[in-house]
Formats: sequence, C-alpha cells, structure tokens
Amino acid sequence: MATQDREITVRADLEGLSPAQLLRFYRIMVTSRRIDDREMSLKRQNKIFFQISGAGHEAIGVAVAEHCIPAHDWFFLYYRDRAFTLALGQAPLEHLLQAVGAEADPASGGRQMPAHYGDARYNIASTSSPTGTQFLQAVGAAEAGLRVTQNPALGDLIERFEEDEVVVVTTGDGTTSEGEFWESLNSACNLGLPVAYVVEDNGYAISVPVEVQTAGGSISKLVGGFPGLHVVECDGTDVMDTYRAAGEVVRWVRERKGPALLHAHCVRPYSHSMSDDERMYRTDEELAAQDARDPLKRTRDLLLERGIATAEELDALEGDVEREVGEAADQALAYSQPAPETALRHLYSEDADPTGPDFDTEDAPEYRDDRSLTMVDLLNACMRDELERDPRVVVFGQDVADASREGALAAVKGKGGVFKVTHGLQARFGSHRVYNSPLAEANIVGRAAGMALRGMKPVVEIQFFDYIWPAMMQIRNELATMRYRSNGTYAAPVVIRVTYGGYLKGGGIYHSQTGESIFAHCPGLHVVLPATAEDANGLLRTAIRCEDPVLFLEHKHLYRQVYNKGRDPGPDYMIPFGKAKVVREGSDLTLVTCGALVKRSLDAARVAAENHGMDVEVLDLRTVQPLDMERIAASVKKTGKLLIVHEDSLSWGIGSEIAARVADELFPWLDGPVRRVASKDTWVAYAPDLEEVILPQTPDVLAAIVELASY
Ligand SMILES: Cc1ncc(C[n+]2csc(CCOP(=O)(O)OP(=O)(O)O)c2C)c(N)n1
Ligand SMILES: [Mg+2]
Repeated sequence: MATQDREITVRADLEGLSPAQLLRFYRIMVTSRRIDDREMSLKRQNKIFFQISGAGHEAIGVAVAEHCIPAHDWFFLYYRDRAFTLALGQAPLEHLLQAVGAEADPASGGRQMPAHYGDARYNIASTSSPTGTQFLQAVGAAEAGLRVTQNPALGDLIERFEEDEVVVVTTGDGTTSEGEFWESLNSACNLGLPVAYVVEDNGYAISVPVEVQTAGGSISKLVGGFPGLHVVECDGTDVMDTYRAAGEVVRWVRERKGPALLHAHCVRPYSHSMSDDERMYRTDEELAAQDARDPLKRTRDLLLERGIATAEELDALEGDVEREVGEAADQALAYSQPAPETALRHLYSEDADPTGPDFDTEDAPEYRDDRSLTMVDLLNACMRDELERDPRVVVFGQDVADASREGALAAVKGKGGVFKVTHGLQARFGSHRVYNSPLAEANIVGRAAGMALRGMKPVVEIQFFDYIWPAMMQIRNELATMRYRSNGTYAAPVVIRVTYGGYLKGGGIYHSQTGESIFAHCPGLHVVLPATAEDANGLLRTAIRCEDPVLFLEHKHLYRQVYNKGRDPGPDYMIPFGKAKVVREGSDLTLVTCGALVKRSLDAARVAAENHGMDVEVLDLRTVQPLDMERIAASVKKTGKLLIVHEDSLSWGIGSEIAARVADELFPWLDGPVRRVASKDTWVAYAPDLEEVILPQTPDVLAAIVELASY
C-alpha cells in the first residue's frame, strides 16, 4: 500500500486523526500530568502554596482544543483545564510561575492560586475560583460578537471579532448545579449564541457524587429540553471518542447553528485537591475501576495497539517531558514574587482616572436650554448622549426596553423602565442596543461582564436594590476582581444602575433598601449616589466613560422631586468621582451626607441657623467610593465638629468608616465627639408610622446638630 493510502486508512480508523496528532496529544497529556506531579511535590516542600490537578481530564483538554483556534475563539475555562491550556499554546513554565506566585505569572502576576488560567495571547479569559461564574460571562462574550454583527459601527471598535468564532466554556459536573449554569443556557438558547459548553464529568464534586448533585445523574439528559441546544455525550478518557464528539459540538457552533453541549465522562485520580483524600468516601473497588480508565494509560495503550509508537519510544517521550517539566520548575523557583509596593496595583484602571481632570467639566456646563428637568429626565438624557457617542454602549435589564415586540412600538408609548429612566431609548437606538433581559439579576451582570471583557460598554439596570443579591457573586467576585486578578490584562467596566432607598410611604422591607457600604467594601468598584438631577447626569457620564466597574445608585424618592431639578448640562458634562460638594457653607459644624439625606440635612441646617444661630456646613459626598477625605478634612479643620447623616442603618454604615478615619486623621482638630444620624438597625417597615420612625427625619438631624454644636 502506498504511504498516502496507508495514512488515509489509518486516519479513518483514528476518527480522522493522524498518528502525529495522537502523539502530540499524548505528549501534552503527559506534560500536564507531570506538571501536576511536580507541583504536588513542591507543595509538600512548601515551595508552592496550593495545588489542584487536571489529572483525569487531559484527554478532554487536548481533544476539544484541537477543534478550536487560539486567539480566534474565546475560552472560559476552569481549574482542571491544564492540558487544554497547554494545547492552546501555554508553556509548562507559565503554569509553574503561577504556582510559585511569581510576578511573571502571565495569568495573574502572582495574585491567583495555581490552575486559575488566563492568557490574552490565546483569548483565554481570566479564571476565578467561584464555581459557575464563567457561564454567563461566556454568554456575554458570545453576545458581544452578536452585537458586532448587528451594528456595523462596532466593527473597528471590538478587536478580535471573528465571523465564525466559538466561545468555549468548561465546567465540572457539580458546578452545573449552580443557578447561573441554567440562566446561561436559557440565554444562550434564546439568543442562539455560539457557545460550546464542555461538561467534564468526573462523577464527583469534592465528595458529592453526581447522582446526588444532578437529578437522574446525567446532565446531558437533564438539558435535553433546551430549544436549539445540540447535546453530545462521549467517553472523556478516550481521546478519539472525545475528538469525534468535540468535533461535532464545535462544528455545530461554528456553523452558527446555535449553542451545543459536550458531556464528557472522565475520572479524577488525584482526589479533589491536595486538601482532599478520596479514600475517605470512595471504595477500593471504585478507585481501581477509576485507575483502569486513566486517560494517560488509555492513550498510551492506544498508541501501542495501533502501532503508532513503540514502548521504548513512549518511554523516551515521557522521559523528555519529565526533564522538560523539571527544568521549568527549577526555572520558576528562581523567579521573584511581586514587590510589596505593587499590592494595590490594578484595582482600578491605571490609564483612566475618574477622579482626575479628564473627567471634570463640572464648571463648564453647556446648557441645552432653560427647561427645568427631573433626575429621571437627565439620566435619560445622559444615556441618550452616550448611546449616540459610543457604539460600544448597550443598555439592558428588566423592562428597560420600550416594547420588546417591535411591532408594537409604533402603536404604544413604550415602557422604558419601571421608573421610565430608559424611556424612548430602544425606539431611538434599536433593539440591538437597548433591550430587555430575563428576570435574573446574575444573568444581567454576568453577561455584561463577558461583554465588557471584549470591549463593549454595558450600562445595565437592576430594577431594585433590594433584588441585587443574585448578582452579588458577579459584582464582588468578578467585576471588582477582574482587573486585579488578571494583573491588568482584563477588565470588566460595567455600569450597574440601581434604584434604591426609602421615604416612599409604603415601600416596605423590599422596596426601601439602602446598602452602599456593602458595595463600598468591595475593592475595585466605584459607588456613586447623586442627589440632584444635574449631578446624576454628570456622574453617570463619568461612570460610562471611565474604565472601572461602577455601582450607580439612583434614589427612587429623588427621581421626580422639584427641589433637585436641573437643566440639561450638555453631552460632555462630567463630574469626577471623589469630589464632594459643599451644598451649604458654615463654620460651627460639618455635616457629611449624601442621597436623600442631603435635602433633609439642608432643611435641618436652615432651622438650626434660624432658631439656634448655628452655622452648619453641609457636604454632599456624591460618591462614597472614592471618598473625598480632603474635602471632609478641610471642613472639619474649620468647624471642629462632625456629624454624619446617612439613610442606611446605623451600624457598619458609611458613617462608621468616616468616623473612624476622622478620629484617626483629624483627632487634633476635633472639639467634640463624632456623631451619626441614620436609620434604626432594622428593616424599613411598610406601615407609614413605622417607616417614619425607622428612617432618619429632618427633626432627628436637627436634634443632633443642636446637641453637637453646643457640645
Ligand atoms: C461558588 C463556590 N462554591 C463552592 C466552592 C468550593 N468548591 C471548589 S471546587 C468544588 C467542586 C466542584 O466540582 P465539579 O464542578 O464537579 O468539578 P471537579 O472539581 O469535580 O472537576 C467546590 C464545591 C467554590 N469554589 N465556589
Ligand atoms: Mg466533578
């Protein structure tokens, strides 16, 4: 038989793979396993500080990667994907640099545990530790591609977009129990997005077996009803079967037939991590059966059986790999950890500083006309300007569209948000730029994170602060950490607009919440709460144009007041973050406040002046993160007294932080105790008589002023 014919016969027998490809697979698989072995020994010697292996998952990694195009497709991976990342192009040294916590670690610069992959060279997004957060980000990344196809103006602005790109997201079996998995499938199917799910089912989530985790014990059976989802199952310890099945899945997605899911059964021969010993919960028989299915052993046997290599050749290959990994480990140990002074680097953008002059046009408004407009009007105007200016801006959330059914648009006024803040934007900019999301807060923020990673600028709405909590994982562990944990490589500059606050008469426990300090406690996130219509306009523009994630809190009670109305300050009006406003000058006492308490504090200050001759200086913080300590200090140095007034409950609120900092930094200037006025430490009850006494009122502020001023 001619060599060419022989090659064709062999390939047909090998699911289309060539002997050379299979040998390369084996080499990568052995490399992956040897890195795990080496890391385990380094961990025992205390030279690295954590280890979790990819053992048992190697065949899946190499087989799926073979159908993917690095730096063309996108990858949202998890910690078992060592072989996958090596197959995409990473070098053993790069994994070991993360293990030793080296500054040169390409994924995180020494900030993340080993096996938390990320590499912009191959479009490997930054991997975090929470199980399940990757799914919605992958959907968002695929959605970014969809928006590019819908909006030609995005063409040059979103780099690395490919018409036939595939977004691969991998997961363990246990992680499919997270709600975000199901939320992501819902959106991937509903939007027909090019997402390839790969479930690497090793039968366990730490000690919990799959039948306890998953109804019926099979995730592929469970997802069978998702419309348009192509589901394929394979033996993930068999490289050829996995190559075949992965080919079907990736082709399906690449051909734009919609999302697909590969359910690959594999093993976990090294326990969950070095902190786990699976002999505590698996029998000897079960472990022996697992060993027989080890993908390294099976691939070696395959190469021998098919005459692709001899035992001597494979021994030599394994020896080579052992040496290569050993050398890489020695090299990695010589690298230095990041310098202590870099501990705070990359929490926020190093290029765009929203506290700086580039974001300050406050003193140069270009009023469009003399109309007096509400906060709702001027927030809407800002989004309209920004949607006009920057094609990367998209607005989505629950009910934000005018009418999802476009046919209705001409016949109806349009919804535009339950508070009408986004009214008219869909009608003006189209359903590909302003649209409704499912009723799922993690979905909104997780998708936005994936879109932002690729350069889009999502401005999303969470309908009520009281319901932001399903998104908390994405906000705290993803948006806020993205830049830091990837050492500045990736960022998720999403703007989350949220209505909040009480004083509604009847808002009750779940339509009155305020909780800015919870978010101000997340390094990497800005927290903004404007009190006036013009401030809302200028601060939202800064939020949209800056390169960090921003929680933008909009007080429902302030949306349509007369006292905080303003004029439209024009399309370039920006107020920098961290710049408090002196809303009343005074010399006897400094009152620091924000949001709905600005008006109540001003009213109290006026009465204090009229009835008690006390001259109170009132500062509106406008942003709590960053906090304008300079302005607070200047005022306290003048007055010697500080009263902090906020709407959220007293304990552990922003008042606690400000009081602590003032006590620390300004002690010599204080002529009295630092006092706080805030909500009682309870929920806001529905009955108006209770609401009244729970929330801080003007007389409470006045009483505190009088008491402190006369101290
Ligand atoms: C949200 C969250 N909960 C718990 C954990 C702790 N944890 C880490 S891995 C893991 C099990 C994951 O199992 P599976 O998805 O099957 O992946 P496998 O490790 O088996 O590959 C758990 C519970 C976590 N990292 N994140
Ligand atoms: Mg598992």
